[in-house]
Amino acid sequence: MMSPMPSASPSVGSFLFDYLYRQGIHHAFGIPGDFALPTFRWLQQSAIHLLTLTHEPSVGFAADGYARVHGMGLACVTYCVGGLNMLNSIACAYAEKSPVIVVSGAPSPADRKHDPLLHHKVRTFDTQRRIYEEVTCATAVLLDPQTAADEIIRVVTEVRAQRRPGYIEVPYDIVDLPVGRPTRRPQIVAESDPANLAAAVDEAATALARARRPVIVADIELHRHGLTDLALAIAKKFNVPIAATLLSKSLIGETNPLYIGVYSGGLSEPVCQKYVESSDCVILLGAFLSDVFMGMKTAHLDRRKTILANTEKLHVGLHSYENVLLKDFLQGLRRRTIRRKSFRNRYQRATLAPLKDSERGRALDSESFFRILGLTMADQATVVCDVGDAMIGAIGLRTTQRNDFLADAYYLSMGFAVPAAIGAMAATPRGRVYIIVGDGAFQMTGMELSTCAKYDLHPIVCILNNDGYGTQRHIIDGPFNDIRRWKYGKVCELLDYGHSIQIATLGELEIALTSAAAEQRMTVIDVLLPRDDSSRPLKRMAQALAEQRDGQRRR
Ligand SMILES: Cc1ncc(C[n+]2csc(CCOP(=O)(O)OP(=O)(O)O)c2C)c(N)n1
Ligand SMILES: [Mg+2]
Repeated sequence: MMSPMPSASPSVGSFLFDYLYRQGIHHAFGIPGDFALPTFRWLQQSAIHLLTLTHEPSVGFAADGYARVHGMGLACVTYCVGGLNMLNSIACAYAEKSPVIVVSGAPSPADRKHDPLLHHKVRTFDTQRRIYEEVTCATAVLLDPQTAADEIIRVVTEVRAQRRPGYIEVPYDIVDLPVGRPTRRPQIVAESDPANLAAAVDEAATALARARRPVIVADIELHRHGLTDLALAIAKKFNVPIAATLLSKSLIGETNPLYIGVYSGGLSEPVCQKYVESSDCVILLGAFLSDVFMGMKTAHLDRRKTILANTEKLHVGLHSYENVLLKDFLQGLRRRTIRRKSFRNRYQRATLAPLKDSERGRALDSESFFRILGLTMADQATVVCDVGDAMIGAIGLRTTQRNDFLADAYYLSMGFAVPAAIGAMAATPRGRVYIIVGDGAFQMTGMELSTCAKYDLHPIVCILNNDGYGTQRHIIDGPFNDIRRWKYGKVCELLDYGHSIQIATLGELEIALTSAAAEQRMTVIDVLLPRDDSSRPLKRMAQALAEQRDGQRRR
């Protein structure tokens, strides 16, 4: 087995995975390779539970899904062929602030001196690390076991602080050597400027006190930095309604009496859009002001009536404040005394209409898919959505728990949902996980259902089969949006695991989803949809964009 340890100190590999376990990482996702095998042996011997998948893009998405639910994720791969294959997924985690530690196997220090044409090398031995520098907040190559512990702690500390991925490259021979003792505890001490903080809180509190219809838009940074409860406390104290974004959907429970739905410009549910856009004080907390958030430029927000506080910026109306930490700002605001606002929640009064008998034989469309999903969803369910109408249609879906909706709603990489759901299932073994995925996205990473079979996982997978890249057909259509039509209802036969079925009517879908929720097995539903169909939010956005274009043409 393992090479004997010449001293009492643990090996680099043992230290690495024990340290990550103590940081709260209990599952890892990976695919080994020769440069990474010694590292995988230490991982397998550690307390961390390893799941191996079929392709590296999925490894990254699975670790990201786990991080979004559990707090921090771990993806282990081999040098270049594995690491570079996973780059897009880690770019997604970087863009959406999901803290994933990447551990990559690598050539030894001696190889780097004597073997310039080593397999898997691209340009220089440092190529992979340099590429990863663009998508991580810290990188380390553990060339020296004496400093390895310090390097590992440095990367993980930075990942904790920034909630972005970090990169640790482990040469295959160094991993077995005794690790040097850590020499220091890096601490990232950030403090607000007291005068700026006081002025910002004063101005924000005055704006909030004056406002008749304030609203909070709570975005994903609150969750990533553990500030959701603080934002919720402010909302409760002053009776201010809260909207989420597509990225932060379910950040606060969607049945919370203060919750008014997902805001995303013209993609929003109308009640929510109207409330936010007619508000005289929109408080954007932890917000990414992405174009998706702005409903692809269909949002109408007036900067003068907006407070924007995230980890990088603080604007109150047209004033900006430097060196004010989001946490301090929120705490300052919560301590203020402001009269409670009056607010009646119209959003929570809307309920889904149950299926009528006369509807059961009707052919499915995207809108009725999301309605029936909402009507039949298991308690304590997590929903993971892929790009396309699978994500946009889910805007109106009402989930019940906090943080039970995952989607890469800013970076928008296809292929996220199936592997990210594997990460989410590892993080929350109780409760069902629904995967909502377009046929195009399923063809990218759907083979990870094999990983579900391998580890006996039971997702309910709905493949929205509209015969191709439907979302893109609305922009420019052509044969490039066509894909091969698979018999998705036969997927489970191929895997010899779970149950798959093709569904064409509302009634069939209701039965299939109800029994899927009741049975503990993987269910794959091929949801047949018309080729030119789209959900109500997507139609709303298309209409808003068309109106904008008409307006521009008239000008
Ligand atoms: C990895 C990746 N490649 C390409 C795209 C561009 N893209 C955006 S939506 C889309 C079509 C998605 O098709 P499907 O999954 O079937 O969902 P639908 O649009 O039909 O609802 C494509 C190709 C992307 N977002 N991500
Ligand atoms: Mg499609």
